Amino acid sequence: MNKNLTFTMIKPAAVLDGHSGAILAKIAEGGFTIKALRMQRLSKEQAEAFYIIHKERPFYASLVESMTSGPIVAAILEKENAVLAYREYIGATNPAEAKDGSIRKLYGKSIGDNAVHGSDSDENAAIEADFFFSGMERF
Ligand code: FUP
Repeated sequence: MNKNLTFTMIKPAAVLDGHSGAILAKIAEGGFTIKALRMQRLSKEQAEAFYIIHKERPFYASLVESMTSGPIVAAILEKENAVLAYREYIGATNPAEAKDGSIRKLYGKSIGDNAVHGSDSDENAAIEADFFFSGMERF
């Protein structure tokens, strides 16, 4: 995977609150190009697999529960230094600490329902993009 790609998901609470369109617009406004896009509901097994790195953390069960509570919107994004640029753009994990104007500040409700996921490294961006999208679904 190219170092200029990252992976994002709009989380169920934000989708159910009707923020998907505004968040996709904000992503485009930030100069990120959408290379793949899909709305789907994650199964418990898929959510557990996606967040397997957090398996031993106390919030794992509630994270899986909130990630399966409704549909998500998954996307691959492209920009120079996409991983770092996107993490900067979405703001801190806890929306209360996220900077003004960031996606998590605007649309996040809590640390668990923080509106969007963003990959934390090029390696994980590639793993996460492959988890969701086949070659035929990427443009
Ligand atoms: P981030 O990389 O900013 O998404 O944050 P982490 O990888 O640390 O956390 C992954 C997800 O776990 C967060 F999006 C929300 C959830 N989480 C909690 O629910 N409680 C916590 O204390 C920390 C993270």
